[in-house]
Amino acid sequence: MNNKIEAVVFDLDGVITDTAHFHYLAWKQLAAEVGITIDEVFNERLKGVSRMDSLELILQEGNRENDFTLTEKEEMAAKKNLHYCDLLKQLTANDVLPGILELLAKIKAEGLPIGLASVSKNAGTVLKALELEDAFNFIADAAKIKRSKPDPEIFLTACEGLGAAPVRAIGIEDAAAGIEAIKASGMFAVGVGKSLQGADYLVDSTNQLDWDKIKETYEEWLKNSIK
Ligand code: B16
Ligand code: MG
Repeated sequence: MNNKIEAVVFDLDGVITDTAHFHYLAWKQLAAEVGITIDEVFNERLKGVSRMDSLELILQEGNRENDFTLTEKEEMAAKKNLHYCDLLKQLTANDVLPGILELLAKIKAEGLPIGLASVSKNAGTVLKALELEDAFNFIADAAKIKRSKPDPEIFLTACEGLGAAPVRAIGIEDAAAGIEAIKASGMFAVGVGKSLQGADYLVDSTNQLDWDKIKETYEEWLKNSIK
């Protein structure tokens, strides 16, 4: 069995760029409108979680999960999204997180296909603002995904789209739900951030994503996984 990597799949929010802060600001305002206070610690739980699931978590936090109809909840989610899209107008190519362009270039130079597994329905807008629309060989369509992270569906879809076996693919994530999704898909998980239990390789920030080290750790992991 060779050690060939067949694909690398990136999360978007929190890995390619820091839109997590914009999501936080938009949710914080929406939550305040219904009398719920959220802070940055709580916001960690929203990372990688879909729009409607995020709203449910916020309502639960304020013990208001039974206070709204589905239509009202959809209106609240739409309102948050309008605010988020407004904040996204500030995003430019300078907002790609440190080390990401270099990492993408190294992977591309080795001829490896690169995928995107973001559950954000705004992923296209974000990539356009970052001028990264052509950086990915396959972008999993969040609108077609039935189950949000931590379900592996979006990572499995990305692997399939790139023609890669999950065990031959590396996923990069900043959220606990995302790491869980990568592991459930059978891929090698690279975590960016703190307290990402279950990551096979963990760094504090994107500028520490060293491609040679990732490959080395992946090869060790593969040897142990196929023992
Ligand atoms: P939207 P990722 C996720 O993106 C975000 O981390 C999460 O906070 C957000 O709620 C979700 O996208 C849905 O985003 O409201 O834009 O559809 O981390 O999977 O790239
Ligand atoms: Mg993320």
